[in-house]
Amino acid sequence: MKRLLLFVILSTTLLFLTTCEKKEPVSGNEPYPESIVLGFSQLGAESDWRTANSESIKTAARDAGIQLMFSDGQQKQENQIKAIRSFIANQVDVIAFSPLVESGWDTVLKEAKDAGIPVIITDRAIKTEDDSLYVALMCSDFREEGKKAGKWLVEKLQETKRDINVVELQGNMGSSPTILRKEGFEEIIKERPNIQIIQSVCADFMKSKGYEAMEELLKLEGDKIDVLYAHNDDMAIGAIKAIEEYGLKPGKDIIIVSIDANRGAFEKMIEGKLNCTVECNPLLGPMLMQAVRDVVAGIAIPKRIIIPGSVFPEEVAAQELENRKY
Ligand code: GYE
Repeated sequence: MKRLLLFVILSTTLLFLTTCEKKEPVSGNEPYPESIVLGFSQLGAESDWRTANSESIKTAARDAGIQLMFSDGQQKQENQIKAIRSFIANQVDVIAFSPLVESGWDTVLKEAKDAGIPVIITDRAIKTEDDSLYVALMCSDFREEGKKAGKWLVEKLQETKRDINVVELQGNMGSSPTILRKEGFEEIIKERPNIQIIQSVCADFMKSKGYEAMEELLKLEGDKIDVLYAHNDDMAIGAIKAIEEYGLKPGKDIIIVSIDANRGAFEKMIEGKLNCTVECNPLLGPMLMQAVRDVVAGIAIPKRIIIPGSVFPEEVAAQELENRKY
């Protein structure tokens, strides 16, 4: 009995100590910050993925009691740079941003570094010679996503010996998902010389532009098109409309594979109009808030946090729909 009592006292004390540990002041004498201020520069609102991503960040900040300064860059890098500069002027605790394109961030990130404000990059990667300009990068492996789309296609067409013409709808030029989803896909299909990309155009990850681009591609290539590879679901959904208006059956006359795995894509798969979607999770809010808290508390976080994702072919769409969270 005595032993049991001792055990209970010891484990309760231990639990108390470990719980307290997290709340301890950063260096031992400064108070733990009352409320952390996070400046977040979103790149825009081009897709359902983006909407889900922004919502996730806003909700997670609220839940974590983090004060969020949220700025929408409206698809312009200069707006994002301005937003980051205003976060620096406001002396926020942490800056996070989702970069529209890969290049051109060094100057403003140096300004943040000089001001002593840590920067976390989310969603997309940047190109820089100086990795010390940010504390962490959290995003999916876009090359892997492109490879998964390619692998699914190659498998689907395993028995097909005739020439297969693919059209590709790319995201916005110069962004890391666009570059890597293209490279990853090409890496896989080059193993099959009868599968060729005959046209590749940018449609900025947008439904409306996916529709317009596909309309043009159908005018140019018409019935020659066997496959559409879209860098996101929104562009695929826009293209589906154009294909139907042209008088072909999306998902049957033209095989369609895209990326994101949002609800809209699942609905199209259930209707038999889209064949496969590769998952890219936009719900980064909770992970970002945890990273923000750790960084402020001086806890080291991994430099590269990879968001995992699955592949959903049309066969599983109906059973998976209810599990989709975006
Ligand atoms: O796939 C697309 C969005 O950066 C991963 O951007 C993101 C991409 C996503 O607009 O839908």
